[in-house]
Amino acid sequence: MPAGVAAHLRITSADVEHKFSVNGLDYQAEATPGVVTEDILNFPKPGDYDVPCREFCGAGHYAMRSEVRAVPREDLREDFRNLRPDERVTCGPR
Ligand SMILES: [Cu+2]
Repeated sequence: MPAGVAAHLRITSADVEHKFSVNGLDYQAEATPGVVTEDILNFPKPGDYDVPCREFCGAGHYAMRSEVRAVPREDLREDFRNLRPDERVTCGPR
């Protein structure tokens, strides 16, 4: 993600209710089966942001986390080129 740029999020769930949250930002969004939650989120500074689930969603809940890397906007293209092909993914249905 480019830091300091508003990102359009589309969040849903393929199974049960989850809650998308970002540590270090006061942000949470519901991830609900059959519903696409749209929102705008801005990662204000470059860094690695933990993205844990904040809704108890089942046996694997405590391992359900991801990470977002916010990079300086001017570095985004170079950073993207350095990703392995399996790291170049978009999340969720379009
Ligand atoms: Cu969970």
